Amino acid sequence: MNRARSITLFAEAEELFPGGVNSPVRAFRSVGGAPVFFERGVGAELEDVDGNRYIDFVLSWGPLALGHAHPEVVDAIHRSAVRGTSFGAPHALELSLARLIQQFMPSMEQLRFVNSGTEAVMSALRVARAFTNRTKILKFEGCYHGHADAMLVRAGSGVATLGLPDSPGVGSDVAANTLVAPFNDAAAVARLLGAHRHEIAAVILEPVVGNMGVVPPLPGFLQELRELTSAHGTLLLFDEVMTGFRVHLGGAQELYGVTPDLTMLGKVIGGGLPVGAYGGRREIMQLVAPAGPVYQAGTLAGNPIAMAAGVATLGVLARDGVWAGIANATKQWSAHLEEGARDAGVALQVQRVGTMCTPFFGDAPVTDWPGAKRASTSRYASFFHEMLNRGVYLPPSQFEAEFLSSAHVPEVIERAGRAARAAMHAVSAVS
Ligand code: KE4
Repeated sequence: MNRARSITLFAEAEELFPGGVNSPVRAFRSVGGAPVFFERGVGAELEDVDGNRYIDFVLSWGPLALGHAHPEVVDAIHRSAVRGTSFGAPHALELSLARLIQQFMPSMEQLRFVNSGTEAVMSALRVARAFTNRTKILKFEGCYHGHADAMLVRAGSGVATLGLPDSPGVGSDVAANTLVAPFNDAAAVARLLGAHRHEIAAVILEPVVGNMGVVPPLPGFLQELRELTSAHGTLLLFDEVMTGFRVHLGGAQELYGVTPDLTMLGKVIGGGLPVGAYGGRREIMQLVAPAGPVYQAGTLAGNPIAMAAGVATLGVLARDGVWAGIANATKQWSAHLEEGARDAGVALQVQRVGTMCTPFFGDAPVTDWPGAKRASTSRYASFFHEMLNRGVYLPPSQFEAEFLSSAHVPEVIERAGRAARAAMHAVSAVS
């Protein structure tokens, strides 16, 4: 494929932006090569600036559950935009989107809209600390919760221990208040809660991890976290920015029947526009200004155009059979990946929950970050480029999730499946 214009634009972008991008994963650093500049998307397909077309399994990292430029979403955005872009005042569409969210996640008794998943997480953590009057937070290795300082902390030496800064600029004081446990290890959580009794405000996790690649909770893990946190007066925070409306219309909390104290959302609820949300038990959310003393604010929070896109997206997604159709397409796609790998003699673990999945190039199921790291990133990179050159756009990292949409109809899946079969044979030559 000729991608000369993308290459030219990227060279210019590297002058303007750090790494040439406005978000690191877009830079193709873990798969190599120059990122592709897209200029339009329709349904399941993207077109790049050189006129090449691709079937899209990134979907803007999850938000586009209805595919690109869904007519009802575009129309809702247009109808809102011609009436003004922002008022900095309450708008009825905020209530419409909130009610739709509560229909699927009733645990969000009260909620607050913000502009990103990161903002949702940092705000929820602040409320959790205020509600419990505690300062420590416990997170899990391999889970990503946006770039708030307290979340950029990695496991220290050993496994369940005080965190270490995972980025320059994150102070050791901040890291010292973030504990890190292995995912799927409830015993480690019990040890940390016991060792830091009355100090831990919240346990936060991706209830199905997407940011290692897709890693589901082991049976009983979420239930154990629920019991442990309740017993210790610690809040349970589900970061459903990615899993919300993706692993189930009601998120992981509905799929696994575990109710968190606070939930964070993003991605799908904005339909491709910048929307995040946090919410949960009313008594906790009543602490948020101006109802209570915990300050949090935002110029464009609840932006009417973004609300309109979210309302249109969830409205279509909630129609009979739409979400189930995407989940079935994800199952078919996963089967193509597995069959292609088997035919080519390539060790592959496809891990799938609802409408998201990850092909791990390895021979054992992945249940935690050390397991994810054992996957072959060189084989993944080879597969990525073989697929890119066959017109299929996958996440440019082994440690990300693939997403499908209502536009990934059987013909699209068949076409992508044929590309996967051919690509797997090329990968089999890579060690
Ligand atoms: P944003 O601030 O990017 O809207 O959301 C942060 C966030 C929070 N929680 C979870 C579970 C998330 O997956 C994310 C963001 N996900 C990444 C993809 N792994 C967004 C892509 C990017 O960073 O460019």
